Amino acid sequence: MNTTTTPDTYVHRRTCPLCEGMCGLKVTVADKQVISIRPDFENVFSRGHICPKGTTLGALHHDPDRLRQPMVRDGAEWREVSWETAFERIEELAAGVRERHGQGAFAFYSGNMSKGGFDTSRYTAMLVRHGRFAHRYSSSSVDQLPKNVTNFLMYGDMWKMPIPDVDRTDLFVIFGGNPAASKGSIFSHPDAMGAIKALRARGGRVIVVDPVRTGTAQVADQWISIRPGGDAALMLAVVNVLFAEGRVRLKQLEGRVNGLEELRAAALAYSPERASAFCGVPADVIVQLAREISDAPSAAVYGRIGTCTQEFGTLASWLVDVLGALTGNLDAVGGTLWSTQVAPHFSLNPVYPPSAPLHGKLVRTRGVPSVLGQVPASSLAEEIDTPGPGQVRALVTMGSNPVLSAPGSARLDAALPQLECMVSIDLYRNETSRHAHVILPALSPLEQPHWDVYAWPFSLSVGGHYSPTLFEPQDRPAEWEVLTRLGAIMGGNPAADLNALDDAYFSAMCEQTGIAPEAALAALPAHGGARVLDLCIRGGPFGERFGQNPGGFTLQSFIDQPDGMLLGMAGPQGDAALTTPSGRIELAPPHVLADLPRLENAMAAEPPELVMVSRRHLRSLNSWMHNVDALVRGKDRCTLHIHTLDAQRLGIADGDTVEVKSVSGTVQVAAETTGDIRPGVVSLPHGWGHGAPGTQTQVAARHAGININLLSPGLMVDAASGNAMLNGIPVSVTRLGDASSVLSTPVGMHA
Ligand SMILES: Nc1nc2c(c(=O)[nH]1)N[C@H]1C(S)=C(S)[C@@H](COP(=O)(O)OP(=O)(O)OC[C@H]3O[C@@H](n4cnc5c(=O)[nH]c(N)nc54)[C@H](O)[C@@H]3O)O[C@H]1N2
Ligand SMILES: Nc1nc2c(c(=O)[nH]1)N[C@H]1C(S)=C(S)[C@@H](COP(=O)(O)OP(=O)(O)OC[C@H]3O[C@@H](n4cnc5c(=O)[nH]c(N)nc54)[C@H](O)[C@@H]3O)O[C@H]1N2
Ligand code: SF4
Ligand SMILES: [Mo]
Repeated sequence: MNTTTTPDTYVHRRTCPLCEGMCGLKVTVADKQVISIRPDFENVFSRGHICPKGTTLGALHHDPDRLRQPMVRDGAEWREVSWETAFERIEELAAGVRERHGQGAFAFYSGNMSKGGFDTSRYTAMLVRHGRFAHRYSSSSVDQLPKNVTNFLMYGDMWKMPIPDVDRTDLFVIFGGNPAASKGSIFSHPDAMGAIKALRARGGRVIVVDPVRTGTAQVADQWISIRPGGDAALMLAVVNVLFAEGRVRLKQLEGRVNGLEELRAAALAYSPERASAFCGVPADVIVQLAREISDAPSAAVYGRIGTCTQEFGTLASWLVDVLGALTGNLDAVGGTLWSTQVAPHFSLNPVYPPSAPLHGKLVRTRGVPSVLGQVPASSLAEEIDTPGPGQVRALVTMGSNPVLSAPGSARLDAALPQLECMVSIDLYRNETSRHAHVILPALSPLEQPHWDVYAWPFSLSVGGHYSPTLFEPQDRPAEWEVLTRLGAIMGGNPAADLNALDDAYFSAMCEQTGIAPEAALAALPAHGGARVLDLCIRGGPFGERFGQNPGGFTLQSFIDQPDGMLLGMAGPQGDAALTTPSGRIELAPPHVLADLPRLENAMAAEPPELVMVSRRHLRSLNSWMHNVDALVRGKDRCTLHIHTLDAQRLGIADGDTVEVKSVSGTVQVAAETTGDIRPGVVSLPHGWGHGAPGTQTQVAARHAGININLLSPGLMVDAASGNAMLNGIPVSVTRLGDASSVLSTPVGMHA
């Protein structure tokens, strides 16, 4: 039983879906109202860990601004309509676009919260498949796409992400990640900061490479202050030292890698001295880092968003794994390991086939190929406002807010109103969905079942926990029906038999799992996400495989254990992990090496005087959750962090209003001087810039802040992946006046 009952209150146990922390929550409910949310100390994974965001799921659920009914826009007027009316309106608009421009005019943008619930994440695939969208965008290209590219080329599977074994390592090296704010990313851990503390307590060391002395760097043994974008040069120099000093020790990878000689040759040009001039890290610190990684009994080298959303994201992501491989720390306990999932699902995901070709069709406006099915998020605006065959005229956005989260956002904000059909699936009328013709309300986290689809693949704990629905949503189709029907409408097949489409989807997954669809369909007749999850569990490594493995798990096994089940820790996988054509780890993929001349060009150029990086805060979640009062109360967090020396040079005092300018835009914001940032670097948080006309987020509007992505130029990408460059953007900062001169808010929406 998940829910314990007393005369008038319930305590419901579930996991928080907001980040990879997977915190167990105890939700106390009375009369359909959430009374409190407390940590669940019995949850086998999180054992009581929680953060402020998790306690606000009740506030989010009860938020009067949250959309409950489909909304249709007529001009600037919004009205609530029935689901049927909403679908009819979408059908009418989509049919018009198809008639005038053809199916090539349809686009889809899936955001970070498309992973919000299990049904939502699984049936995004159906929306994409049946929507026959000619253009597909997602938050992958403002996030981890470089890692997908290097995993694909090195291991044969874009989702084969090596995860740091922080609980068993002797040395944890973090490039461009700040779990103190993010709680860990592509690294799901019940308490990443606790693990760092424990590692140091047992005599291990932690090194953080970051332009900012972050909360994580502050509790580390060493902060290596790096110039943004300098990671590839720094790590090439580390590789150079490993070879030069005879420190390459493949250990268990001996005989399992290709490309060692090419790697050695490629790193020859990057002496520590030469790399130092570019990355801003002293040569002796680079040499010391190489020696430390090689001397440590075990070392987990990890890179996250700072190594992905930068100019050399693919090179940096590749080198993070190369350092692990060259020191025998890849696929090794205490180094990095691949997860073992109870319910493997990525391989069943038709949106991201693990072995898709690296390059797809050309992006019309840029003449570059799509990468692993993705085109740069920042190219959406151009595709809408550039006339010609294939111009985007219809768009579905889901769980996303690219007007705040994608680079070149002013152009996107101006382009969206030009669409002839725009549909958003979201909890809110936000900066993006305000432009839609129809908004379909998403489910609040408490209205949907949950399995942490996007966390277990990145966790070295092997296990699972299932959260049932707390509040049964009323008067709406099931999520799987909403997404499948929307797909069918956008794809020009509005009368499709949804049940038949779902059975076909399910059967295809059965076949990929090696299970006879007939047996599975007979055992699991109900449509929707629960049976997909049941299939993933039954067909997974611990599953009962429809009778083939008696005693193995089914979904019911997890329903019966509301605090979850842990089966152990992942271990090395050996050759079974590799799906490259050679069956080996490819250490020197030609596609990656071909990006080195771009690095050389940058190294030969004059560095900009001042560059901007992004930051996160524990109480924010990308562009949303700012409508939850408890999370935005208090001191203004949307400020420009600037080093005291830079501030002095520019005549800026703490609290002054400054203008920050890049080639793509200008914002006005309060400055906060600090010693915890590298001179020559400033930082702004992302996800702010609320209060635009037509949005319905009243609390967020009162704490508007500015949109950092007005400053991120859409054309600045990591060329090898097409991923956005959101860090290392050249800017200038000028003092406008003291705090009292802050101009009217919100200023965020104007370029
Ligand atoms: N509270 C909270 N948690 C979140 C999120 C959130 O918005 N709020 N977002 C979630 C999402 S979607 C993601 S993807 C993850 C991200 O998880 P993390 O990667 O841990 O995210 P950040 O805290 O942004 O840390 C990135 C760090 O990279 C540094 N950096 C910037 N440029 C460079 C560079 O060129 N080189 C190096 N070495 N470092 C650089 C920045 O200074 C910053 O400290 O967090 C997730 N968790
Ligand atoms: N400058 C800069 N820009 C960045 C970043 C950065 O570090 N710096 N980080 C980038 C990264 S890593 C990411 S992942 C992106 C994130 O940016 P996006 O992908 O745009 O995602 P969010 O900003 O999280 O917006 C999520 C939306 O989903 C809605 N939502 C919440 N739950 C659900 C649900 O269950 N179903 C549906 N349909 N909708 C739901 C929310 O209301 C919200 O409007 O931002 C990127 N942009
Ligand atoms: S947001 Fe992340 S860290 Fe916070 S409670 Fe939810 S899962 Fe835990
Ligand atoms: Mo992200």
